[in-house]
Amino acid sequence: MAAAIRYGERHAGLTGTNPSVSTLVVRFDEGGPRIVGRGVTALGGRPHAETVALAEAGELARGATAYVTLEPCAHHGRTPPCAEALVAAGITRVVSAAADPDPRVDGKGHAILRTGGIEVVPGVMAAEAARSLSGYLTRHRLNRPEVTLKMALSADGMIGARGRGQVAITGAVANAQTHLVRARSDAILVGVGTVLEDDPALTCRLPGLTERSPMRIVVDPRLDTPVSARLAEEARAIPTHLVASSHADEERRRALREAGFDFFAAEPDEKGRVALPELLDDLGARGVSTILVEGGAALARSFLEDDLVDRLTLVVAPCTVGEDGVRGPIGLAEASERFYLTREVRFGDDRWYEFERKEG
Ligand code: AOF
Ligand code: ZN
Repeated sequence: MAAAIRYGERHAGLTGTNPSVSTLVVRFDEGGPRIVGRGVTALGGRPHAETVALAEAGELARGATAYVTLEPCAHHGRTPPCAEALVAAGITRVVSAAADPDPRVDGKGHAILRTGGIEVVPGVMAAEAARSLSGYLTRHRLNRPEVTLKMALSADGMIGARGRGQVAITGAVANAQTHLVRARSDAILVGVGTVLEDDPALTCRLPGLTERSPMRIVVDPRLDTPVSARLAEEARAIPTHLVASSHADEERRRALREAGFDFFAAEPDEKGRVALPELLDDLGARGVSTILVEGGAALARSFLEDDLVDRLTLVVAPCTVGEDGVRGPIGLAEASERFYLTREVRFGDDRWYEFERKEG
């Protein structure tokens, strides 16, 4: 199952509204276990993992065990339900990890398997699988995407400096890791202040993974994004949305649309800021399961204040920015109080900390 969960990571961020799940078909003949079919949910979400793995296994599926990271589906899509396909292929045992909250499945997949005479072993490494499918599961549970806030902090607690453009805080190894996180997210979100200060590209620029740049979203109620922003360069290839108020200038909207930008409607909250819960609701309804919030300080602070941060990544660099720096909205000490530390690792000279929301 651990291998299946790792394999399922392969299409994270690339399966549309579907989770990236995986199936391994394993035979236990003399000579030890042998994988005879592997499948991961295909790009865009179909075909499902089971279909792919069963096709590879062919006749070898008869009498074999299938390891599935998510309960097999029970509904008719473009193909019959995966649970029925497993029965028809002659699989005799299904070991499954996470339960599927989709109301079309939700226990019905396992029921089809049992009725078809398959031995079902559910819940194996369920927590690990749920972590790898957490975006999908969060969207079903909360009707909004899972939010990861990621920030690079200098040793003196700064995330940048006003008026100095992009300030290099973290090193090359940590930056490559950030691009990997971008690649597996459905969308990257920043505030317009970051666009004006840093003029970021917000793409995945790792060799071989450049096709995996996710949708980019800028919270920009007044449409202050310049038509000449670097974001415009690839806005026709990578969907790029500005979250704008209905009162924003129509002329600017037209110019930005011509430059390749799209728009989401912003609703104001009682403080006049863009209402983040409503924005997340909209994104969830569009099938966005994971968003990576990359800054700046004001937007990050709003997400933290609204208690909308599910995962927090802090990357702490040894450099100092100085007194003209922009202070990060949260440091390691406060993060450790509000969140669980789940991973701590060193990348080059930087320390990378991952936290998860404390439940309850
Ligand atoms: C599986 N295997 O590989 C995946 C599953 O839009 P559809 O018809 O593709 O269905 C989407 C639902 O299918 C999704 O909500 C989830 O319940 C399930 N995903 N199921 O058996 C897979 N990706
Ligand atoms: Zn299926």
